[in-house]
Amino acid sequence: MYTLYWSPGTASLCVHWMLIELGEPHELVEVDIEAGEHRKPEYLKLNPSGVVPTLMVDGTALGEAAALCMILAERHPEAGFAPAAGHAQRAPYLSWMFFLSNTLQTAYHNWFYPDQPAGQAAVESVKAAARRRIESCLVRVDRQIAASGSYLLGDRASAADFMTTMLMRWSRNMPKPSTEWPAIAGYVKRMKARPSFKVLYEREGLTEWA
Ligand SMILES: N[C@@H](CCC(=O)N[C@@H](CS)C(=O)NCC(=O)O)C(=O)O
Repeated sequence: MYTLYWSPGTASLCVHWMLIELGEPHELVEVDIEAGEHRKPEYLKLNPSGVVPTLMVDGTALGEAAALCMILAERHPEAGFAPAAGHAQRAPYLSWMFFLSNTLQTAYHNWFYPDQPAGQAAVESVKAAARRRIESCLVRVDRQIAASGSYLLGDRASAADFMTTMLMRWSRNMPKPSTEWPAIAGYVKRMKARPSFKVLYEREGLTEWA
């Protein structure tokens, strides 16, 4: 039994989605970010960064969305969501997971929390830089999907696709949303057609980008 600390539409979404896909029993604990629950001492004990998601795995509280997707994929290999060590797709898989987490997700963090790097006075320049970074990442994602087929790494969905789709969703209200790139638009349509996506949306109470 997993326990996921989550908040609608945030970085917990890809982990929640994978739990649904895997059909693994899990309990959901909603963290109200608006109310500052993620900064309370009891939550900081689980996630010292004070962010969602946190996933309890065999009694250990673990953070970092990309790592959690990879952990779930490896704990349930029967689903085929992680290329095994030695497989030709293993190295690209690892590289893309780090790119998504380190580069694209970090740029989004600056877009959504622009006061965090350097205070209120720098908000506009932080947002402009974040937008440039996000759009250059989207160009790379679009090229990769156009070259690789149905999914990020070829013809088979992997943990990277749940993470990628979540990150594509986050641009929906930006000046240039990810779906303006043609290969991404088709990809997102395919990912959203998965029955688990509907379940995820119902559970998280999401309507935008359905
Ligand atoms: N690197 C972390 C980042 C998680 C993150 O930034 N979560 C956001 C929601 S999308 C959050 O909890 N933000 C609250 C805050 O920064 O105050 C991860 O991937 O888990």
